[in-house]
Amino acid sequence: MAGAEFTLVVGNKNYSSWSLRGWLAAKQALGSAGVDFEEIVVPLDQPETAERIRRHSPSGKVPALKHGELAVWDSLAIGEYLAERFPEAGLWPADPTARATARCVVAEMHAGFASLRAELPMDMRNRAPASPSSRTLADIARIQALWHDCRGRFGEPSGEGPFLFGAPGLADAFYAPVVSRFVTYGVPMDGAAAAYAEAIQAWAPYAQWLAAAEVEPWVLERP
Ligand SMILES: N[C@@H](CCC(=O)N[C@@H](CS)C(=O)NCC(=O)O)C(=O)O
Repeated sequence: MAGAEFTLVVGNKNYSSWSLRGWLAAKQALGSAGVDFEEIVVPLDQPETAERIRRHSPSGKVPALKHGELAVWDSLAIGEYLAERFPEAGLWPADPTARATARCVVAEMHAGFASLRAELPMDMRNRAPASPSSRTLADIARIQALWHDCRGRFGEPSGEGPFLFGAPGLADAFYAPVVSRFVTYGVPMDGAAAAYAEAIQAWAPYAQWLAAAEVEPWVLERP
């Protein structure tokens, strides 16, 4: 049997937030084109993890998307590659103002929120109410403000759905792991942020990833 045209290498579904971003982008783009992709799950923090990831990803990090001879080894680069290859999937909004804003919020996630990421790591199955530090509270406030802004200026007026820019796209792939963290650690959310978090949790690809995370055998020690 011939292999799939695309292969996505990901980490444990319960823990790997960057993998979830890449996987949601692949689901949207390849799903909309009716293209199947193979998935390779490499459990993180095992003695053989580094060697196994490096077979696919020169940075030693997941996710990595393989397409023929090409390896794309960064979640944002994967999103951009898929957006170029499958423009009809609408990973970026069509309107230039919305698209520029979507690129900003995706870049902000990709490069920022270090305190939130370190202090509240993704652990989808877990429920562990936390008292975040002031730096993490600042990240949380900025993220909720950003969700408000995107929903208010683009999502709601578009009438195309409950996602940041209406229909689901890369921005939602990038903030879905944040929703998971907010749920795990009991982060309070105001009205619009709570509604957005509900929309992400009801999103079929997110629910599919979560269901797989819930039955994974690996348990990682987290500080
Ligand atoms: N900037 C990268 C970050 C990827 C990343 O840090 N991935 C983590 C898992 S979520 C990883 O591969 N860790 C493996 C390791 O460090 O051994 C991206 O956006 O894809």
